[in-house]
Amino acid sequence: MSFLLWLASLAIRFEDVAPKAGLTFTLENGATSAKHLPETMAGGVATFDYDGDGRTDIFFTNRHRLLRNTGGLRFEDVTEKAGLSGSSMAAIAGDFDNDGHTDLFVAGVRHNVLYRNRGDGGFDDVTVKAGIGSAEWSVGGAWLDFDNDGWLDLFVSNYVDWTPAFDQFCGDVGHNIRVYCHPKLFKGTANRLYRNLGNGGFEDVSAQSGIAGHVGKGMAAAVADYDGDGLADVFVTNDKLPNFLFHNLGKGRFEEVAFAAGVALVDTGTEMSAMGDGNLLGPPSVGPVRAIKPASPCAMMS
Ligand SMILES: [Ca+2]
Ligand SMILES: [Ca+2]
Ligand SMILES: [Ca+2]
Ligand SMILES: [Ca+2]
Repeated sequence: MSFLLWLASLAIRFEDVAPKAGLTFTLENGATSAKHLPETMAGGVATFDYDGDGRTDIFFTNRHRLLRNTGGLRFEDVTEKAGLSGSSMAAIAGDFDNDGHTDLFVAGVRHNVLYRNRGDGGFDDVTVKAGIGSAEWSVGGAWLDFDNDGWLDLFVSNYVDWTPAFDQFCGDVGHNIRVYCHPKLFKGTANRLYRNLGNGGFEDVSAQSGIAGHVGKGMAAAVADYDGDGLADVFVTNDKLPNFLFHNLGKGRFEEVAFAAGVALVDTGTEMSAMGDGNLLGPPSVGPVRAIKPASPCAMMS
């Protein structure tokens, strides 16, 4: 065997087993001739073990689908049985009530939902009780314990101020060729931070924490203690605006330091359409963030 053939034999190869495994989900963006901005936004996915059987299950946003891993590379659709019918753009899994069952937050257009995992295969919509309902357009977020009290808090990244009433024609009027409007035509929105009260409820601490003082066009959020001070920090990718790095100062306060940390813009000094996951490269506890690796434009934080 030649050296090159031997080298090729060592290559990792992948086989698409999705159809065989029952993973037949297709994302529908609901495109219309009206070119509504949300049609440009695809959905995310979350993988977690919702039923605690040791096998990772898959939750798709868009038109919700929960696919239970039955083992042997097979999945079954248990969406309706689990009480998760609905639609959204991003999903974030985390055990917010510390009962050992992973819960699910989904973000969408003026409709965020918190599903509590009952532990019997089903979920309850506890959005109202939790106090995290929103009329904003949320496209991502993250669970984090920013105050180190042992309860997961919720960071939600919001995109732009859009309503169905927005009907500006963008494109070539003369030829009646309509395209989706650029995000610059829409006002940005501030992100939200909800503190977990430990009793099923959350307190909106966006204003007092300093998070609400920064208006962007948020997409994904990533959490890491980038300066190793024991306090979780939050990086938010913005669409065609400088990114945010919220440094956790302790005592419930954050300071936005993206420019000082060198992660607000790319090396050429321009903002980017940072639409995907913001992955903090390198060990998060050894120094400032050095680089941000944007994922695919269609990926939402999960
Ligand atoms: Ca499972
Ligand atoms: Ca739980
Ligand atoms: Ca907490
Ligand atoms: Ca920190």
